[in-house]
Amino acid sequence: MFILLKKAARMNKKLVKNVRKSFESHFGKKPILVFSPGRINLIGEHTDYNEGFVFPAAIDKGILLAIQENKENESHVYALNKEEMYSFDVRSIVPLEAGSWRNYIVGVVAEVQNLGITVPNFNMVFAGDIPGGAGMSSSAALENSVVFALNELFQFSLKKSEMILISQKAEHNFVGVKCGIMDQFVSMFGKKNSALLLDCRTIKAKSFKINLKKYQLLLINSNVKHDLSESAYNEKREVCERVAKILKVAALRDATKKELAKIKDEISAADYEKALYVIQENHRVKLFAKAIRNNELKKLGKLLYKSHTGLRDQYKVSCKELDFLVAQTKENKNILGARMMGGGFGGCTINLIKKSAVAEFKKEISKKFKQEFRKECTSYHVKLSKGTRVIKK
Ligand code: GAF
Repeated sequence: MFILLKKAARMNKKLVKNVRKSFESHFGKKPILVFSPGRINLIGEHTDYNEGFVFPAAIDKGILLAIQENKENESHVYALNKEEMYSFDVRSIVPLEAGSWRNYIVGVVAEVQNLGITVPNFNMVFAGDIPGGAGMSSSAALENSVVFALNELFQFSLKKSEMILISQKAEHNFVGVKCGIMDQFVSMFGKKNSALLLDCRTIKAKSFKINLKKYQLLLINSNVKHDLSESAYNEKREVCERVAKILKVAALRDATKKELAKIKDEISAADYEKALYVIQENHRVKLFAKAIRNNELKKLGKLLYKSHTGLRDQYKVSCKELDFLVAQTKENKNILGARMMGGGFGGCTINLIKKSAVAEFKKEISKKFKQEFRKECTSYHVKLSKGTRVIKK
């Protein structure tokens, strides 16, 4: 669906080659290779942990991981991008310093073991082609690649639906982000050229082929690195849970605007706005799916802008760079809509733009962004792709 597909395909091949080569040179054996994608999210931000709806898609960028068993008393994991090796014994795992990539690995191993499964020691190399902090969920991709690879290597017979819960628990208990299930789900179950309308309560998804005709999606990275564990992400979740409790509902997904209005005096104005945002965003996801079905592109664009306004003014997870990137698109008649994407506090915007206008816009936005912030923004073309899988060659 997007342009520059050849370039994207080439890049992945290079990733496979580099990871395989690195594994063989470190460990002298042929590995099992697993690819786990990152994601974009068309709409439905911060609705997943409110048991609501989201509309993400897996992409052709993600984590490539190589694994093989070893007969030692230690596991060895090499993070190729960082050129760092970490050795640990699977029998004595503790969470490591906050912000370390090691937590994703040991967290998944520990959560598998918490199910009563014994994980033997292993050798691993991984690398990725999505920049960390870009809001494209390299975290879920890494977690999923680890659990999927362990399952493949040791034949644990875990189902994919179990694996995503393991990944999510690792994120909660080892990384420290009380995330929803959107990222792990779509990274595991993504479909080619499609986005998934996911009900985060039932964890069931409907897949939608995405064909935007003369338009395409374009990501612009503000290059402001978000770090969800250090940010207000967990606090936002707490607000939602608190308001749901006052409303006597299981989650904000069950609340209506009318019900929320009735308790307005019992909560702070800020909490009221956050809960209202969640109710409205949840509704927007359903409208978005309908507009995709009916091919109403202008409607899609309007919903994207509304989502951004809600994230900025009500939920308060945007930042000046993201707001700037979105504001600039409003002056461009070839762009139907844009919004910040993912958890927020940095990362990318997602833009619905006419294909023929992409090159010009990229030039223009990078110039304006540089003038405003004295730093670069980066654009990405992504292809909607399949979920986590073994790479054969
Ligand atoms: C992050 C989280 F990991 C997701 O679960 C989701 O809440 C998202 O932020 C916001 O929609 O990516």
